[in-house]
Amino acid sequence: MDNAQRKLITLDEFTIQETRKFPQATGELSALLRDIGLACKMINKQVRKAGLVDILGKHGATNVQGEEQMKLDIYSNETLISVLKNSADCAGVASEENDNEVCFDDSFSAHSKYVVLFDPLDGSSNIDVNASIGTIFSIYRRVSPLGGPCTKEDFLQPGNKLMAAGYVIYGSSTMMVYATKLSVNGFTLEPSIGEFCLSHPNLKCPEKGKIYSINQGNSSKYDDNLLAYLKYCMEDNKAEGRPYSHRYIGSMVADMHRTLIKGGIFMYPADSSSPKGKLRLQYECNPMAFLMQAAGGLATTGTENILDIVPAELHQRVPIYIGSKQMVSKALEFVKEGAIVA
Ligand code: P6P
Repeated sequence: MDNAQRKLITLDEFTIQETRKFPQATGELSALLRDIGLACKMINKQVRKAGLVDILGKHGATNVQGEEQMKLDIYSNETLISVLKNSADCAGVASEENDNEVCFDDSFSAHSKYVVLFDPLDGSSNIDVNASIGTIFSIYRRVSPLGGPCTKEDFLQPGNKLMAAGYVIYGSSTMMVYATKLSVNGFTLEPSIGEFCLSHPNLKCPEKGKIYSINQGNSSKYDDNLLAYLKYCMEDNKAEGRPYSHRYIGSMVADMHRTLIKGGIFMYPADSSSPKGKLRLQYECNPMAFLMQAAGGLATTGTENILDIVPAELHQRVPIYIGSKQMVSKALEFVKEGAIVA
């Protein structure tokens, strides 16, 4: 069957087909993924024309992380909140850009069984240099009673309670990649019809790869165990034939997408100035860990599985080593002797 005859399967068609596998499913999760897809198509439109309209550059404020907000950060955040509020498909949201969760107060949203967390535009410091950036999202089933407003506890669940998680990468093409516990699937935006279409079914992360990804500019702050592992990556791993290659884009979605497709290891470890690392558990590490584990990879802080951490607060940071199973296991041999990872 040639491409012209090959039926494109849109995100909506795929999620509805997946829902049919579960007779008790109500289709709300599919609706939520559609809503997130809509918001990201709107963000994509602005990202694609950044530079032509006054949407590049700094917004002139900082977020709860103390990071300078870009104009596109604000647009992306407001778009996701607005679409999800209007859809009434979730009870509330928490964003990396907002100090606290936003619980929607209309009666439809109060009866929704999901909440959504997101980093609306991860890697936004790369916008002005046209590097790939992305939106990262997580979907949890509420623990608070339906009919009333969602609560902070809904947003402080461990990653192993996730219902779905994923990202949209605004790169050479725009792709949504999301995981449920069952599988990881990638959808490429077909601009002529404005739909995300299944392009990467049942994605699996290669058991090992040849790329390590870390900001080596922080090396002076790394401990000896980590430095020994980096030396292994650069020189010693002759058992694998040749030293690894180093790639680091500084945009987690871009570095993670490459790791998922090609294999490899991405690291943002703790260091002497950031004892908890830099990346946020609820907005970056948990969704990526859930997705990577569903794809057959591993994700750890160096001492525990990322998905097992019970969040203490909404914006907490954790160290992360994530990617190909064999490579993360090897890193753990250096970083924490004999660490056992599920
Ligand atoms: P650094 C972007 O700001 C981000 O949150 C991630 O997307 C990325 O992996 C990391 O920070 C880059 O941090 O300190 O290397 O610039």
